[in-house]
Amino acid sequence: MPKNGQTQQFDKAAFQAAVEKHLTTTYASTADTATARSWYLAMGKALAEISTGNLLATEKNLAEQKARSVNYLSLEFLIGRLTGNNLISMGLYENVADAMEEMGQNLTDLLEEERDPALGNGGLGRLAACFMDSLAAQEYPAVGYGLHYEYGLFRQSFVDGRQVEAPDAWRGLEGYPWEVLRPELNQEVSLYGHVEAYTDENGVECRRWVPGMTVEGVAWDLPIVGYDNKSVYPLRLWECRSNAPFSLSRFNDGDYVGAQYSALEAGNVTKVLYPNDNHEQGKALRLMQQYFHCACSVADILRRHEAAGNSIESLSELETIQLNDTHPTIAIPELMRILLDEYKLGWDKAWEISSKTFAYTNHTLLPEALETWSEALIQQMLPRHMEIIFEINHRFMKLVEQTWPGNNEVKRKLSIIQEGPQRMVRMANLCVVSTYAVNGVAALHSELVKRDLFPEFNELFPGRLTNVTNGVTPRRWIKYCNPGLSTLISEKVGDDWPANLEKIAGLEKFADDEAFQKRYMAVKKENKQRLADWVQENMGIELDTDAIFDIQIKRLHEYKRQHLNLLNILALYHRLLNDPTFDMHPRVFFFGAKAAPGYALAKDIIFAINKVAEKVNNDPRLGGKLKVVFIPDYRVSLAEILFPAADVSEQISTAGKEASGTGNMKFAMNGALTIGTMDGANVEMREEVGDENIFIFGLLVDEVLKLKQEGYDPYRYYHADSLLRAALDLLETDEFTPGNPGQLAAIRHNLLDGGDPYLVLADFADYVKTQEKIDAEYRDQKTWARKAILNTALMSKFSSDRSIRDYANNIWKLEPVSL
Ligand code: NBG
Repeated sequence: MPKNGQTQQFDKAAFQAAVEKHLTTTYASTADTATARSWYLAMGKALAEISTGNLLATEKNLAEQKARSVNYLSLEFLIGRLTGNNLISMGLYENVADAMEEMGQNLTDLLEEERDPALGNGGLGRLAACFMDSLAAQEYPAVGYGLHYEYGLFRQSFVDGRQVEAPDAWRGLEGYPWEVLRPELNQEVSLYGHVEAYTDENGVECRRWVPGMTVEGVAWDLPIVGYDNKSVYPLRLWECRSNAPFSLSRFNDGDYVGAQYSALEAGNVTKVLYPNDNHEQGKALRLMQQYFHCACSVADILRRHEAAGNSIESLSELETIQLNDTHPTIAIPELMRILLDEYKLGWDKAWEISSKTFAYTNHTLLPEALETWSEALIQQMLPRHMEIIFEINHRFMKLVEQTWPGNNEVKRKLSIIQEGPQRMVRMANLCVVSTYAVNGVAALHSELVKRDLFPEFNELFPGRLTNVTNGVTPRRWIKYCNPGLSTLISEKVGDDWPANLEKIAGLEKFADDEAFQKRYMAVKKENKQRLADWVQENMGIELDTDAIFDIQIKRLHEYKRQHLNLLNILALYHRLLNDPTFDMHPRVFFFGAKAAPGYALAKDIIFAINKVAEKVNNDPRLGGKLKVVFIPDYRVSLAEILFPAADVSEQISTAGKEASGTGNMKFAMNGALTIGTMDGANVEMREEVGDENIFIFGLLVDEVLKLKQEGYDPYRYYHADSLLRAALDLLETDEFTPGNPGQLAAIRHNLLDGGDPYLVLADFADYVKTQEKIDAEYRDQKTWARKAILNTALMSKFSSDRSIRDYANNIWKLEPVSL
């Protein structure tokens, strides 16, 4: 098979006939009258015929081969549009473009009809999507398990600069063409009720859950198409439905939804994605989502295992379950419950199987993101699970007592149950105790997990805590989103790099080649033009592509410090207007970010950036040197335009706070130079590209800790630095909100009187200095080109293929199985 070639048989006439058939029979249109949307849908359905066939063939092959598989459990999969990406994986992009052209349709236009499936918030969900892509590309047997939210992450618009949220009905009225319903896989899920003791037919004392209600889990499969191979793995998304017809009499009696059942309708459970990134709220409906997800997924894993004729004792030999953060932790007591109560295994046997099956990935150290659930809530919704959690903790506490006799402090710290006025279940502790591997997502983060978050666990379970550095798929994040660069790379290193990113190192020797530099920078310029056109068309702002395109795209969060970026912009504004000697290369600062709807300060920061943008973009005194563009509704499909167009990548979190970051990798692959702190994966990126090809600034993790311990005083910086003072004081005036002074003051107040929890002021001076360095270096385009090329060339470590191989070799012990 030619590498990177067509992996599917393609019969153009048959494909066109399938498109026409769907156009007429599925979407009730004809070729003469159909809208672009109907064409896109019909094309999607015709393509899904191919992927569904291969999905079933892969499933059958893996069952026959008794292959060991990973089950990736995640509440979020931020997959982005599938059609273009799947066409590339199938090797059918040109064939389909040609077939559609003959039918009078332009493929690029049709692809724009697809709405992003935004079934995730940010990095954590996007990572899960990259991982599914890499599992399929390398044919490591896998099933992704998630939820079929009716509404994905909200759609964002700005009204007078303020974020407004609207529901995201990503499937549209017609449904999503790539998904297939799998009615034979449906599951029944129990909730509420009580636990009873009984004696079984052998006279053994047993316990069982008598549920108060049940709901139905409906399975939808999305195809994860392996790049350049025939394997297709399922991303199985569960939708919750009410499984019983309404009982009208009980409904009328008023007891249909008894007090203990809360005001729930089954259909609510998977209605909407919780829009929080790195923040957990502890709402009952969220716990219900989590349990619903786990119950359906664990039952499906057991169904598959049994259907292939395997014994329950062999479960951990054939299946491993990866928990993407603590969100699916309740799968652990769920599997234990089934092993104990349904398979009637003794505790030790059940525990042996379960604890060899689960592994857990930690994605954050932020306390507000570490999940705890009220014991009372779990007790009410999942009474048998609460019993099992108690038993796990009881046995674990004995181990702690053996290791640290009489040490109540360490017991309090490690206990799965957190004491207090309201007892809470610490999900991360439950995970560490109950899994065979725990990993952080970048070297620095994993070290901090061991050193600061779980030092005693690390002592208790040597070797359990480990690292797998994140990665991103080069298929979507180079080949698909940056065709110009892809052509250039293929010309120099051959066209098999998307599946073997090590090959990209072959570009290194062209870094000083002037002809190559020119072509590389010409591609960058085209990509900047593509973004500028988008901005002109959608926002009416005219941009100059000779300016430095400086981009910060990620969720809005104080720790990510979009407000540090904003302060530098205010400083530039101040200097341009007040310092006649000050000169700068024209720069456009781009932002893209959604704020959690309940996160007031994050929303204030969005508002402030928008207001500053309004003023700056229309102020003739600035001579066009400074532009600010806040792209509304940032999402995967916009990321695909933004990453390739960047000169500068903003990765400026407070050291120790960003577990890894993955946008940082996408930027660098596409030739943007990073300005960043020594945080997350920035540290490893610096190792790869060398200090001279990345702009590092700011306090180190231990300096941050030390400064906080010594008593951090933001006013010290304010008084000592006149530029910082000028920038902060602008927020008090009506400079950007004419007639309404103080509208932006909340940010200043938070930084000065609120204690500046993320040390924005402490890092300001070094940030400004480093931005000046960038300004100077950009003026030498040859040196800049060299650095950009080296960034592309030296990023192969950050392919998610490498991450997945690390998981497969070091944690899951998986072997590839080809179809
Ligand atoms: C996020 C981190 C990012 C990291 C992604 C993927 C959570 C809880 N964590 O730094 O903040 O890149 O996970 O690992 O969303």
